[in-house]
Amino acid sequence: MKRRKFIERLSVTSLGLVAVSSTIIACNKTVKEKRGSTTVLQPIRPVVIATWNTPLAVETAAKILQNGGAALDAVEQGCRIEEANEKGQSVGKGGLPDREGNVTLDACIMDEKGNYGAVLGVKNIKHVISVARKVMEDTPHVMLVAEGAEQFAVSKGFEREDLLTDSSKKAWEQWKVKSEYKPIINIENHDTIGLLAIDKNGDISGACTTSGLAYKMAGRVGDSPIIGGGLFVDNEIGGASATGLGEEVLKTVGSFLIVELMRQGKSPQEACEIAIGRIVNKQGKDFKNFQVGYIAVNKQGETGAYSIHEWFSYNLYKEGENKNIKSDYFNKQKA
Ligand code: SD4
Repeated sequence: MKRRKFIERLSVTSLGLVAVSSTIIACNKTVKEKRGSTTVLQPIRPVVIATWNTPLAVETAAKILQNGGAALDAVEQGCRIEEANEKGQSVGKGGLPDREGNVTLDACIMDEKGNYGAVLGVKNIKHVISVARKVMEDTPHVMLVAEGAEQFAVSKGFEREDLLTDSSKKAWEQWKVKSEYKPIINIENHDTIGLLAIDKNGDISGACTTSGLAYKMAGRVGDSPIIGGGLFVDNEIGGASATGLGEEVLKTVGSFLIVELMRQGKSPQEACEIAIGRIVNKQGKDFKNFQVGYIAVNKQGETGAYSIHEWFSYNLYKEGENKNIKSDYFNKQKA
């Protein structure tokens, strides 16, 4: 973090002064400035950040944290809100199906100890984020796929249900008329939820859940459930999550890249911008056809977000306020 930013957030104790020339000692949880009396940087906590316009999910997570709950519970419960929201056509029940008309869900979760659990290509189970948590906590594995994941979920008491809603079925039937398969993601309208939280203890967790690309090939999995792709958390440093065309996120291991950039001293905002730059530089002009958006938070509670195109937004809970914020973006040229 830049020295100037440290100084801006220093809470001054008895002297009522901030001495720019004095020594700053950084450690994981606080930063202390010593000059006779001690001045302590207060990290911002709790913090919740989530992709897209997801106020209810963020509010749900924030309430858990305000009551002293763990970041892991907050991110899981926040994701469950979107999984149950049938109007969201990219997550959980009501998600758009693959080309065969099957809704298949992907999710992953990561806790403050670096544990990780994921499920890929799961049918008939709505709350896949909770299944991912069970994989993390109740099995010696990190990933379960398709039927195996579904059977595991049922063995843990999850109920099977039809995830295809009338409106998603209708949309799929309309798509079938032309069956045009373009493995691109539109720029304006998708809403995979990636959610990162820091609790009052300063512990960071993250979660990500999606139905993936609409009308994808059967068996296709994107970045969302893949560690380092759609999500990465390192409790010493921070966390990052992605939305958009998963193939491009995976090729650059986007969320891991952002956390590693923060480890090297970049702010969350700088790290998100560099990670988007990596995709854009690799794709040349093709980046005009797809969207990727990133969110990030560091251990101090600073946040960042950046996307290729306009129309990416995120919800941020910080210092008691939950706001939807338009992300800055790379492609400022009007089409
Ligand atoms: C995927 N990243 O499966 C996901 C799609 C997405 O909002 O973000 N949709 O590639």
